[in-house]
Amino acid sequence: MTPIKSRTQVAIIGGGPSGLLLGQLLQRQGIDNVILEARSGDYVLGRIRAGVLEEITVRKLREAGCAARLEAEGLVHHGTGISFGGTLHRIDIHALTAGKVVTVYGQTEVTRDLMYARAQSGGITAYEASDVALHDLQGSAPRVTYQQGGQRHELACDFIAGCDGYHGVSRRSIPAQSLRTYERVYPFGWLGVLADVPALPELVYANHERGFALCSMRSPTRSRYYVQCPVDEDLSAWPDSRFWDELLQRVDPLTASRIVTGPSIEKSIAPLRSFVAEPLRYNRLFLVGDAAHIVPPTGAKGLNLAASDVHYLSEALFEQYLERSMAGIEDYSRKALSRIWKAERFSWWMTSLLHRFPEQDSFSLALQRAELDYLMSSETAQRLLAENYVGLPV
Ligand code: RFL
Ligand code: PHB
Repeated sequence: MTPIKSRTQVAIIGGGPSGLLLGQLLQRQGIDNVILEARSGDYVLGRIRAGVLEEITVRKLREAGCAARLEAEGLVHHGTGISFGGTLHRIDIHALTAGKVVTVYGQTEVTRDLMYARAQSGGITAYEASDVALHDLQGSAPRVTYQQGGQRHELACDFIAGCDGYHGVSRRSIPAQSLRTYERVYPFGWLGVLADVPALPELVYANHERGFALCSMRSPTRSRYYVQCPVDEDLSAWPDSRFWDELLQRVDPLTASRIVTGPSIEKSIAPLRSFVAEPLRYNRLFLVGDAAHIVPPTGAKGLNLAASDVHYLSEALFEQYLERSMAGIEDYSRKALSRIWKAERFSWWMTSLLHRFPEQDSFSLALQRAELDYLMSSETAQRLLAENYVGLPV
């Protein structure tokens, strides 16, 4: 079958938040792009993931023309709770960072707003694109082939943005000898529940002898809760009643008294992993977001790092197309990796501080306890947490 041939400036693999945000930013500068997404739009919107946005992420969504609903409905948070030893402690993020905040607004809603903006601007997204393959990556004229609706397609382009997540094809298309990877897999996962019950006023991260727990939200009436669980846990072993029992045991009494329980509308288990592939550029192919790096969710950094990668890459592509300079493209990987590694460090540290590890002996437990005590007794220590939590400068 002869393929349908077309051409674009930037082929974007993956229509998650990084692909959609990059597509919108390019679109607004008149840079032609096509997004190829393996799944359907509904499937992408069905994935319940991140909830906490840094200011840089909000800024990029504004620049993409997608922040109206976020600005109206997003919950601006000035602080976050840390629960341990039966007590709820508060970190005043706003005061400790000279006025910075985080915004609680679900990844599902970010994705919905980006999809809507793309449809309005006439940008092309090919959903349910299968057998996506990258070709001629060594030369100056890369191509992407794929199947859609029983038809073969071939897309010629100047650049390819690999925004296709950890399991995507982009990173795997780079020869192994040209990529260095770093990985840590944690010996537990997070069991998450979404429920239409009133939310707490702020997030609460809990360290308890039964394991970590997190109280989060999507809106004042929709809550998101997590408990640490074995990574191979069977979801069917967790009816709602067991989940709520476990959560209530892991938080301090004040937080427990504020939690309203109810039927779950979604329940899933996520493994925890730290991962970085470098460099983020292979000739005309760039890795962006989860395709290049994974953080454990404890620091709320995954989606925000995807947005900062998109920031660096979109600026580099603007320089290339609008000023005919390759300087930004040459520097993309270095700039993005410098911020990525700091977020990897913070996410690893938050994970180590708040979880119970199977191999933890009495000495490391005592050190963890001392670190929590130190955090709550030292403004300097709290400032370090707050500065990283709101997001380091880009
Ligand atoms: P995504 O979202 O994985 O999107 C990649 C897209 O590529 C498609 N795809 C392909 N398309 C074409 N061809 C192929 N061969 C393809 N292979 C895959 C996929 O279908 C998909 O649509 O990556 P992206 O865009 O880089 O976005 C990254 C974020 O999704 C991720 O980092 C965050 O969700 C991580 N995360 C959090 N991040 C935060 O910043 N704050 C948080 O509070 C937060 N909480 C979380 C999280 C992730 C979690 N899970 C489930 C891993 C909480 C959880 C529980
Ligand atoms: C969430 O609301 O899903 C969430 C919030 C904070 C995190 C991770 C996940 O650190």
